[in-house]
Amino acid sequence: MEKMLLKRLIALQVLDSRGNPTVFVEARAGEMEEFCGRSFVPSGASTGTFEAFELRDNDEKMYNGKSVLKAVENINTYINNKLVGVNIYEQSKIDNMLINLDGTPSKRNLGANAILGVSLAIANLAANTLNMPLYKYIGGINANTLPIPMMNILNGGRHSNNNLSIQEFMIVPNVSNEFSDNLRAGAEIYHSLKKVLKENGYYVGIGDEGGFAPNLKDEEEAIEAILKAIEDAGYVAWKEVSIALDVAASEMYNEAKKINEEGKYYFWKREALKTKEEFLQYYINLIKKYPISSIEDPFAEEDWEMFTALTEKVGNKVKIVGDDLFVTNLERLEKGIQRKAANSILIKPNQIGTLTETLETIKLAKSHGFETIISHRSGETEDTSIADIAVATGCQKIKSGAPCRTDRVAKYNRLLYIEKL
Ligand code: 2PG
Ligand code: MG
Repeated sequence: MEKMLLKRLIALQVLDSRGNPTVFVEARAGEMEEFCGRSFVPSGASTGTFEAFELRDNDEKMYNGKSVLKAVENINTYINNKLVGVNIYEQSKIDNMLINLDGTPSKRNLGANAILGVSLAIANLAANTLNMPLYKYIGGINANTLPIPMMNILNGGRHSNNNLSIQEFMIVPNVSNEFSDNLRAGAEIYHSLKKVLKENGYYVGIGDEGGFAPNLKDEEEAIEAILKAIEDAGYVAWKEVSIALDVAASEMYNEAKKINEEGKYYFWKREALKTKEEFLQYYINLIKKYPISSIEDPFAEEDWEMFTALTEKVGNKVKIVGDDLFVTNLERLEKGIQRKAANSILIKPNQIGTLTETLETIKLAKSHGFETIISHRSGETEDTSIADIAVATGCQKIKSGAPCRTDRVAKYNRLLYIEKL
């Protein structure tokens, strides 16, 4: 492949789906800058402590402290000056340069939001110059397996202001090998859930990821409502559709600390406290009772022992997914593999900060038989690169919220397009 040199990086502050500032990058190449590649960086509400550093200005007078003008400036000046002239097809070399330019393990100097924006804009640019979809550029000609959608149709935790402390109640439609069939089932169940909730007199406003956010009696009622929705939509639970939870239990652990109950887990929105052992038993009971195929972050990000205990007990039939636990970080994943702390990993490029590191983590996970799930953030944009990365690497699943709101649906729509290519 002939070299193609980077001509310019242009960064702007734009808004994400929650109305908070985020980074947009355009990378340009070609004699007349006729080629470009773009990237928008997402942002989480319930972030793991060990995630790469998201640089915000912390100026309370602007966007409640959330502006990202320093990150944007870093791209437009320092990073641009260092990177102009690099061969855009050398992604791993470029990502290494970015890591070295920053010089800190958590990308604290330049900001992981600045670095990821550049990394993915250049990957998109490279694909565009070759007239190739991103998934093929990254994954080659064998990249053609589409992921199963995991759709967060009922929101709780930090993503809504209802009374559910578990963050995400997802459906996993696996009705056929076609992505479009699974998406259709998911969308039908979503609409069916709206009816079920309405019929029961519940509010059907939505949370950050497009799922409904009613005030229910407890988390089990949420699962029951979803099961009813699956049935009403004409699908068979377990056989065709299972349920996945993202507990985001670090939040519960921190809430327990706040009421001086360190080491326990607190369903803070309905004031129910559990010890570690009780929480473990709670999961075992849920799994016995309901068609649950996976549980993400069932314990806090440093509670390795409990992750291992749950994986040992139920890992043969249920996926135990590490999100805050692994933060897409190779070293934390290595630790998890050694400790048998999970059997599945959530992959979020902005948790680690470059495309190359994201791909390395996926590779390690796969080589140890871990399931890989690519994921959006609660603060999203129109960027669809994660859909392409899922296909490029053969991630088994994609988590992109409910089939509602453009920021969520854009990734699913991109997969429909890839399916037809
Ligand atoms: C998660 C994500 C996405 P956030 O916990 O998995 O659903 O949420 O982006 O707020 O971390
Ligand atoms: Mg999570």
